[in-house]
Amino acid sequence: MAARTDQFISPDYLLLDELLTEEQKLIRESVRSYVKKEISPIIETYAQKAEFPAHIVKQMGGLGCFGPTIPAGYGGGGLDYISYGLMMQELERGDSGVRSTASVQGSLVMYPIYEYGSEEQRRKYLPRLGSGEWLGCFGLTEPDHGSNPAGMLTNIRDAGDHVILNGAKMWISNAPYARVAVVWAKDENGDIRGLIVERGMEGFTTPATHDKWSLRASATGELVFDNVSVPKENIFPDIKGLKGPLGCLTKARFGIAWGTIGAAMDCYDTALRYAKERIQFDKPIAGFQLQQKKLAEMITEITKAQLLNWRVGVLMNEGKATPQQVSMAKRNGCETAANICRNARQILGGMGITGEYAVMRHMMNLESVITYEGTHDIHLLITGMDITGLNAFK
Ligand code: TGC
Ligand code: FAD
Repeated sequence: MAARTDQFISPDYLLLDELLTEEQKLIRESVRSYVKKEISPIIETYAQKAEFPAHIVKQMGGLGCFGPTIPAGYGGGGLDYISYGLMMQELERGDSGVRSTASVQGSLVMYPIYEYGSEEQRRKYLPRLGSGEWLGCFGLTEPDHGSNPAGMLTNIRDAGDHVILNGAKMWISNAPYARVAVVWAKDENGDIRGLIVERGMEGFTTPATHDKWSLRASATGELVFDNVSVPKENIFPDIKGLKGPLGCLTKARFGIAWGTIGAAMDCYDTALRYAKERIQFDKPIAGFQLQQKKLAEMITEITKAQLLNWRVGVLMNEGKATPQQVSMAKRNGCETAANICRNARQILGGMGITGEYAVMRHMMNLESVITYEGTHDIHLLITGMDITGLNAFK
């Protein structure tokens, strides 16, 4: 089943394009054109079949969607954070799973290798990951430790020039197709360490997760480590503790804040066009006050989120953004987008549940996005702790 021709027109109610540089607008345009040409025509079919369109990995690498803020000499794009945000917005406008692939590759695999890795690790992995020749995944969550990764059981034990890795990660995006995995595990001292595990290492398997109703075009799986021998040169030398993986999450959550608004913009645009064309009781449904309320609230919320994301992007560029500010943007993006997609689906009536429009797919995808990279509750508690100074997690 093919989606309709992509007729997307980007909403910009407050002329926020005036806040963007020419380079940022060009980057957005190149990803927008890519999504219209290569993603929109195929993604519904892949989602319906619950298949990962693996060929898009090299396409996105060629376009510079992986690690855009990492220096060009290390396989990244050397771009600023607003350019990165705009790229994620456009990718998720196509599908959250497509943006997920890029988030994981850039922020959760390339970023830790660049930030915490040795020069040898950087040189070996980053160019191949940046180009999309290799796909990576990020293993933090475990069956019994999701919101509380500090309790992880996956562990490494010293064995001379290598370590022995045991344990299991679950809900891992890209896992079934990944060539490399950035894995977080505890050493003998209980310190969380990061290491690069390669497909083919004996005892390492990546069983796929099936029957998802959400992110169906993204491949999800487990990482299982059964006495895997990993050379010590694959351990990140410069980071210990939970701040290692959480630092990566801050980068990815920033991209999600922008990405979710891409999905919201797509649903708003679709609902607006549909409401102007759909005639009931002899007039377009857009002429009824109840539908205008939905559409007016959608564009208001999109505009507020665009402003929030842009401001956090400026702070990221200036090196001043706090993880807590990023949490606010991630949480707001997810909630805004989920509400907008749900209302857009209602505006489309029965047509809203079909694959002829992207709306239901976006709506279902957002149920994962609101949960991963820190659930909605967790981000609220992060803000709560930031403003009160009191920890309500424990
Ligand atoms: P806590 O004691 O608060 O912090 C431990 C250390 O980490 C530092 N830190 C951060 N650093 C950078 N960025 C952040 N966002 C940070 N948050 C905390 C903190 O300063 C401290 O440093 P230090 O030097 O004192 O050691 O840790 P806690 O155990 O109390 O946990 C806090 C909590 C609950 C907020 C944290 O565990 C959390 O965020 N939980 C949510 C788990 C989560 O987000 N998992 C995501 C898994 S990956 C994923 O979902 C990928 S989906 C990808 C896709 O498909 O797009
Ligand atoms: P739990 O932590 O068990 O939470 C269950 C409920 O309890 C939630 O509503 C939560 O908000 C609530 N809760 C938990 N603690 C508290 C508290 N202190 N106070 C109040 N409420 C609380 N992980 C990776 O490592 N890598 C990946 O690539 C990855 N990709 C994913 C892809 C998909 C499609 C999905 C669905 C998940 C992915 N995840 C990944 C895992 C994701 O990060 C976790 O699902 C998420 O962190 C929540 O963990 P959990 O599912 O174990 O829920």
